[in-house]
Amino acid sequence: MSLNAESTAFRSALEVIRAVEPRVADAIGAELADQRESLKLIASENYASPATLLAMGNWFSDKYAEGTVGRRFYAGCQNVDTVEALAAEHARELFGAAHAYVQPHSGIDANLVAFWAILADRVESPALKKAQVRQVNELTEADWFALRRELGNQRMLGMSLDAGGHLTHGFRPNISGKMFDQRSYGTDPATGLIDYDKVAEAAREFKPLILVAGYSAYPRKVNFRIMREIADSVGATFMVDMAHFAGLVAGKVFTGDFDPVPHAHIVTTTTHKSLRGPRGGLVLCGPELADQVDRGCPMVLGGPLPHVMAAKAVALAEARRPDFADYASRIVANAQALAEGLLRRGAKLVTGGTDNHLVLIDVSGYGLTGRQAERALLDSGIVTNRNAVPQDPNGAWYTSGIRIGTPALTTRGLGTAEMDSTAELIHTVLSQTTPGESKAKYVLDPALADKVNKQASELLAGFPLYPGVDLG
Ligand code: DSN
Repeated sequence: MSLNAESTAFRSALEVIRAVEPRVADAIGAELADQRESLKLIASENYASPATLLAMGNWFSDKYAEGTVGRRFYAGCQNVDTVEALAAEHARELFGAAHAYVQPHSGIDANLVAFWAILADRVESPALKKAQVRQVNELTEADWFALRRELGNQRMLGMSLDAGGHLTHGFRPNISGKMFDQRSYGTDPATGLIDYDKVAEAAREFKPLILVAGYSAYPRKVNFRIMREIADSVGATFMVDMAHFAGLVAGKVFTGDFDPVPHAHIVTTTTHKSLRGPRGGLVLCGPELADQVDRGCPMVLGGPLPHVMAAKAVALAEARRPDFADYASRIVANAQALAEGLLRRGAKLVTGGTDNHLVLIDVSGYGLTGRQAERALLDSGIVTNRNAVPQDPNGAWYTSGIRIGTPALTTRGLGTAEMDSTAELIHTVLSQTTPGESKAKYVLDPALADKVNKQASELLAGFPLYPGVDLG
């Protein structure tokens, strides 16, 4: 029997790798086996298509391409120009943005590029102007001091980490909290929802240069029209980090007030979460910030990864197909089914449900810390991550929450019926785990963990991962 193209491609690649370092080939094969066997509920992970994966394994990796299309610091970038321009075109078309910059290596890098662009655009700095006209070598020590003074201590207002914001939205120990004088907005203690009046009040008091919206662990939609009005009322630049929900924007699940692109001055994202592309990031903006954003490399980033930009072009082309919209709406239907299944069984959920791709279980309802719950679920074949809940008494390390998301299982083809079965497995494990003598220790009957492991495998058996890939 002849092998299909995907199996041939991956088998051949592994054979070539095995001839040099067999342990790497083995680890790659083992990773596929592990991913096939686990019930992956990590809200920020997904499974990229074989075409996306294959676009990364080639000689584009050998090329330096600092600068951007048509403005490179290295010769011989004509083919990199082709893939970078394609990825940017797909991103612009997909999201309806005027400009796209597809070089960031991650979501954090995309955010740093956005911060740089906003500072460079907004802050009056004679020293910076000198640097921008490429007279960096001519800057004196006094100029550098001035540059630091003029760019430092700018203000950022973002969502707090425990309310679901990201580290780079001004969390004090993160570089964003060091670069900026920061303040954060949280959520209403009674509802768990963003209180836009409170955000407006904080903006009026604090007068930030940048207002950031977006989240890693907030299970609800954000009204970006209102957030833009708040930003405008204090002259702030409005930035949205849509890393988690970019797939829902691409798939037109989030439209109107909930689509950040028409409302924000600048939007950043990862490409590998709900967007289902390769690991990386990108920035979208209007013409006024485009020039500064395009200076991301080398002002902020190391050399671009042309092989990843090739994969971004493939994945973004996939996201422009009609079936991606269907995928995006199934992600949300699945998350809601999972939330309903958990609620019906007595779980406590932050905000009482979800309208995006993620659900945040407050596991204090089971008498557990997030760390205990995460480990007990992992013992039972269910991969999740612990996460702080708003005003978490257990802090960011032990936490009181478990964050779960549906982008990956939806890619595999699981639907709402399987989400109910998944809710049953999660509830069974959490309700039968008891806390141990520390916030990390717990007691779970190994026989129960084995039983749930088997049930999880049975659930997944009907939905093979990468069904076209047979490694032999
Ligand atoms: N690590 C990502 C997540 O899991 O949400 C955010 O950086």
